[in-house]
This record gives sequence, structure tokens and C-alpha cells, in this order.
Amino acid sequence: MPLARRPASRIRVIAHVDLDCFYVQVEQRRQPQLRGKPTAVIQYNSWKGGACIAVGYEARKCGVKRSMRGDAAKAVCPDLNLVQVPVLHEKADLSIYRDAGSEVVAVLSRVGKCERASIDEVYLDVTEAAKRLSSKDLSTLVSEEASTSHIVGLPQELGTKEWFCRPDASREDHLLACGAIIVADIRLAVLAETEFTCSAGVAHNKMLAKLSSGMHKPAQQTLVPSSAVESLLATLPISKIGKLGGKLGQELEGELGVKTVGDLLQFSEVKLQDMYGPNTGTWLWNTARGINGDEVQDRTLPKSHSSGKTFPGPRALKTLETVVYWLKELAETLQLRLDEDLSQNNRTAHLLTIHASCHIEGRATEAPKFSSKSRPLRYGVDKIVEDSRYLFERSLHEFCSHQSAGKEQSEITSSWAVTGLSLTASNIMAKPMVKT
Ligand code: DCP
Repeated sequence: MPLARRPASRIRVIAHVDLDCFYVQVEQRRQPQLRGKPTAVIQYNSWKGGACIAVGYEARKCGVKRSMRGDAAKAVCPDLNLVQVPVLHEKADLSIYRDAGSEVVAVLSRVGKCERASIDEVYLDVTEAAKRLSSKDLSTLVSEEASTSHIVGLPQELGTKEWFCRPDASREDHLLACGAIIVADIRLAVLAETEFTCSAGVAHNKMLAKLSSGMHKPAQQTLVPSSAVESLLATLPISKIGKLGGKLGQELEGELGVKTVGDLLQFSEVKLQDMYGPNTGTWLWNTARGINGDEVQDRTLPKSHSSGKTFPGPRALKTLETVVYWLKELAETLQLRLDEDLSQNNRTAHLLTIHASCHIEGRATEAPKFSSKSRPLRYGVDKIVEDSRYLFERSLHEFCSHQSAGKEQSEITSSWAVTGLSLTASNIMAKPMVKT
């Protein structure tokens, strides 16, 4: 459920930095002969050429899309280079991508508080650095990179550099311009030191920064001045706001006919609170106005560790024995990551969650979701297997009971097929110091 945090009372400058076609860039750095050539990274499993999980921009120009399988992608782009993700214990090993993401975070954290939001996304709070820059003469500081920034709602008669340096700018806009100069410089430092390009959104809060980072890609940045927020949100589909992509978004559309974020403006805060509860109601009212008080968390380490694998088509798991075999494989990888986190960062995780995708074979109708289940995490591969097996069996039982309405229970319990399985360790905390 979204949390309505009090809007920030001070002006903030926040950036959302998103690496471009990330896994492809990591592979192109490992194999420089692929640079500039159409390239895609495919998942570990060769069914129909494997699923594309990252597509380089040259390949996108040829019509390759992430939803395609390798075979289909080759059909639209015969020169396409397909690189498979590295494999360890018969499943994808993402450690090279995670480590590459850490290199980028190390560079970005020089300019402000840094929150690692995913393997290739970072929020940066550059407010303090922007304030320091704000007393200087910006006309001498706007780099070539900064002057190519896109500014949402920029009046036609103004150039970007002119907008940055105009003497009548509000304090908000002036700080935003300072932030954009800092973010452009640090993006260039990321490129020089890691060889990766990234795109960024720069705004006064996390929501607007995130919304804008993908507007111009690759290797570009977009600014959202406060004056542009209303028209930006007026036509923005609600699904573009992360927390409105699911059930809440469907309810808003079904119950209030809301399609765009701007459509929410017609409802009072009280009405939204009546319908969706005090917290969510206030959050919706704020979101409609581009108000968001979420702070950038000081977090450069991941919030959770996961280990998963998909079993598409004929590889689906159909017996408890094979599921347990794979739970053991996943538990081994997870335990390795937990050990690494403990020794490098002195952190321990406290919650184990199992997620699975499951269906009933030969059923035309959509199956209910196979529910994810959690329990306190106990360290050790055998314990993780024991606990995750227990959780899996509970979910499977619920799933099959739900499915068996009007059918023989035995027919249902014998025809399930698991196409995805993952284990997540979360609630990670610093390990308390033991007094000696
Ligand atoms: N990824 C994945 N499976 C998915 C989506 C993404 O394994 N279904 C991985 C591969 C991506 C990386 O995560 O390179 C980051 O995902 P993004 O959604 O940020 O997409 P890209 O960085 O690949 O491209 P873009 O430049 O559009 O951000």
C-alpha cells in the first residue's frame, strides 16, 4: 500500500539515474568487438533461442524487442549478436551485472546521498551540492553535456543554456539547473570510469525524477521544472506510476473512471480517503499534483537477495521431487550471497520468501496466482530447503484446492506445472556487535 509521506518543506533536487540497456553494456565491455553492433542478452535456457532480457539500442532500431525469443529476434535482425547470461549451477549468474552496478554506484555517491533502487537504477539527492553551486555564475559552468538536457515544457523561444542561466529564474528552477549541471558531470564521470552510459531524470522529488529518466534515452537527461508538472501529469496514463500499475490502478479506473494521473485532480482528498483509506487517499491526492515526500534512502547495498530460475514450455517442473532438487540449487546460490553479505557488510537477512509461477496443464482458463509465502529465514542450505519446501507445499495445496472446484481433486493435484521458482532473502539488517 502506498504511504503518504508529508511533502518535503524544503526545495530538494533529486535525480533518478538509469543505466542504458544495462546487461548489453556489461557484455559489450567484456567483448569490445560487440560495441556498436546489434546485441541482445538472452536468458539461460535455449528454448526457442532463449528469452531476450536486454536489447541494445542498435538492435532496437532493427525491431528487436525484449518480449521476443532469440529465434524471433534473429529473424527480424539477422546480424544480431546474442549473448547468453553467465551460468553457474545450471542457472543464470547475475553477479557480473550486480558488480558492474556497484561500480556505478561508487561513482555516483560522490555527489550526494545515493539509494540503489535496482540492479541498474539509483536515486541521488544532490540538493546540498546544488545549493553550493547556486551562488556561482552558471554561464561558465554549463557543460556541453548539461546544455543538451531536455527540459519538460521548455518555452520554444528559450534554449536550454538560456533557461539554465536566466536571471529571473525562481529559486526552485535555479537549483534544478544547478542539479542538472552536477548530474551531467557525474554521468560523464560514470562513462569515463566504467565505460557505461546512463540516462537521468532530474526533478524536485523521487516520483518526478523516476518518471522523467526514461523520457530521453540513451545517454541523455530530462528535467522537470515545477511549472511543467500539471501538463505532464494531465495526459500521463496512471499505469506509468509504479504503485498504480496493479490492483489500485484497476480500481481507480473501474470505480472513478480515472485513466490519467491528471484525471485524479477532480476528486477531493476527503473523497479519495473515503474510498481508499486515509493513507492511500492522501497519497493519491498528492500524486495527482506531483507532490511526493519520499526521501532518498542512504543505501548503496541491496535490500534483498534473490535466486530464481524459469522453466518454460517443456521444462516445467511437474513433481515435488524436481521442485525440491531446484530449491536446493537456489538455496545454495542464496546462501552464497548471504555469506558474502555477512562477511563483506556484516549484514544478515531475516525473512525468506518463495515465489512460484504455476498452472494446471491443459486448462484454458487463467489459473489463480500461486501465492508467495514467507517465514523467518534460518541460515544454512538444508534449513532453507526445508523451509522453502514447507512453504511451497502449503501454496501448492491452496492452489490445487482452488482449482479443484467441479473437478476431481486427484486430477488437479497430478497436473500442476511450475514454470518459475525463486527464493528471496529480505529484511536485511546490520548484525549487532557481540560484546566480549
Ligand atoms: N532484466 C531482466 N529481465 C527483465 C527485465 C530486465 O533480467 N524482464 C535485466 C536486464 C536489463 C536490466 O535488468 O539490462 C535492467 O532493466 P531495464 O528495465 O532498466 O532495461 P535496460 O537497462 O535493459 O534498458 P533501458 O535502456 O530501456 O533501461
